[in-house]
Amino acid sequence: MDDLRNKYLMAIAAAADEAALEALRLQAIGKKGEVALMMRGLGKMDPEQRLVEGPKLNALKDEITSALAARKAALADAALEERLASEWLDVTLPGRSAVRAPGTIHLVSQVTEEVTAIFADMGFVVAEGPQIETDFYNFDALNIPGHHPARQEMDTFYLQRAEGDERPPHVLRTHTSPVQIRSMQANGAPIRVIAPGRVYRADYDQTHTPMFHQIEGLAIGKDVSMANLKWVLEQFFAAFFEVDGIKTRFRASHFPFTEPSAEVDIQCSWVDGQLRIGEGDGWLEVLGSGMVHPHVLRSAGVDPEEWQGFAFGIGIDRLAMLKYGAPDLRAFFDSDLRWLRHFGFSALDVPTLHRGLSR
Ligand code: 2U9
Repeated sequence: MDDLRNKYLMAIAAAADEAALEALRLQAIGKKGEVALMMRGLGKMDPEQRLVEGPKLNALKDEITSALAARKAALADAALEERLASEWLDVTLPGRSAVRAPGTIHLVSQVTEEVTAIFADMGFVVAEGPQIETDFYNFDALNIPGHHPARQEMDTFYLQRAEGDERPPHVLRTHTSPVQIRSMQANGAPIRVIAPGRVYRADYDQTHTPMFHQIEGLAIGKDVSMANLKWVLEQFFAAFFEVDGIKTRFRASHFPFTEPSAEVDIQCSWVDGQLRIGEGDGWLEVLGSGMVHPHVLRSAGVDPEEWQGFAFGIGIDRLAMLKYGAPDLRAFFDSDLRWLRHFGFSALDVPTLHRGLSR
């Protein structure tokens, strides 16, 4: 029995894996194992001898069972240790962002967001519409008839109709004004909307690109006046340029869609070649505006005998150039990574509504 014990305890201690342990278990204490065989031999013994040998055999069986369990646990520990040693992770390594610079928010997106947030604070709802428009929405509804010089002046991109199709061609919208026509048709008056988006005109120099961005506002009510327009724009300038009490100048102008019309300048000065907005006695033209022409209201299904209101149009790209000092509009759309990083904004810095009028 001692030989058996030594043989198995040594073999178990040396077993390399679970399969070897299982083989040893069957061989030692399985139903047909060596211990079972010896137990069968007990029957042939006389009672006194059986009383001595029986417990010894049981103890041997228990001892082998414990040795098997201990070895199994030791093998599992060793396997875990090996995994821990080989599969480690250095949580102090720099993140991927330090290896590859993250993208930035484009200047146009940033400024669109800023302007939209300020007007949203004043109750304007954002509206969007198609960039390919019909002749009606881009021109006629805005009181720009076929013979009007503004049609030529706008350097419109026309889309080709199929051969033999006599209908007027579609156009790439030259302003976002069609969006407000569609909004009035869909919702009627009263209404307060702001329409940001891409517009297209065939023009290219330091301050013009064939695609650029506008944001237009429209407020229609029973007694919405030019005074309301002035207040809304002054609130906007103060919030956007971050100067309180900025002076404005309304110059009489002419647009087909507004009557009366005004171009609006803001106070500025030039110090050492640097533009300072909101101080000094210079003026900077920033937008066009006016009271919506009765023809425009009527073509959008709003009765001009009952309703009136103001509209304005702002070039987003020009605002961006002024506020953030980007000198050449063409660079906005070149996708040069150096420009994008220089003038880009962190994705975590997009202003919320709280940056608007609540300053
Ligand atoms: C409706 C009625 C009237 C929008 C207006 C202007 C004056 C204007 C320019 C600003 C800079 C275009 O991007 S820019 O070159 N816009 O001067 N826009 S009033 O008038 C509207 C719009 C929609 C239904």
